[in-house]
Amino acid sequence: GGSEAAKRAAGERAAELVEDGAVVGLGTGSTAAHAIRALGERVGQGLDLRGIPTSYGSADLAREAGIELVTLDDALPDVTIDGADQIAGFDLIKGGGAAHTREKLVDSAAKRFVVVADPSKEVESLDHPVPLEVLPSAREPVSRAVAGLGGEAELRGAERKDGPVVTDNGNLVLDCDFGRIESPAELGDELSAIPGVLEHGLFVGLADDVLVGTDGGVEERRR
Ligand code: DER
Repeated sequence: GGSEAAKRAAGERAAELVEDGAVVGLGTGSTAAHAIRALGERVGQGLDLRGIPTSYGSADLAREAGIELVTLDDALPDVTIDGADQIAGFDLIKGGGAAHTREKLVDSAAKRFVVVADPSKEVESLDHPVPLEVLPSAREPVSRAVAGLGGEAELRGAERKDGPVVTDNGNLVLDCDFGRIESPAELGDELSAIPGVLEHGLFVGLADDVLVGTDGGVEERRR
């Protein structure tokens, strides 16, 4: 979804914000990919940079772009650049790429979390299904707990594999539809408390900057 030109504009603008010598969290998805490629260009021009990937996908893309990779054991990110599936103010729903567990780890560890998106992601209030990464043995109990919270859990099927999506961490993903989410913080706390849930895709109050690409340029919102 969303226009590639807008995603590219946002991603490339985010890459410009990165200072020499920085450790950068590398998000997952097609918008963050534009930032990774742009950072690779800057590395080619002499930028000193180390990247912390959030998935196999972002790690492979960063290696192709010539970015040196490190882990959270080596350093905390000065800045992290990541996409989102839906944005309301500075609250996000993420997890479209089934990478939200490691994304939240890296995004929340960073001094500055920059979200990059196209305009189709912005809404007044969050109503996108919330992805949960769950232990495989927990899918039924978690689905029941989600129903108890008024949501409807659906096991995420894979596109090019029989059966369900399996995450980089070896777990399953439940996409949970709660309709319009009145209090993202409250729902997030309730989801975190369900046994077997590794991480949910509500990123509440974590984003510091939101860069939205438009055909005419990039809108920047800073918290
Ligand atoms: O998985 C994620 O949270 C990603 O950031 C993703 O959902 C956004 O993907 P996109 O930039 O390809 O729309």
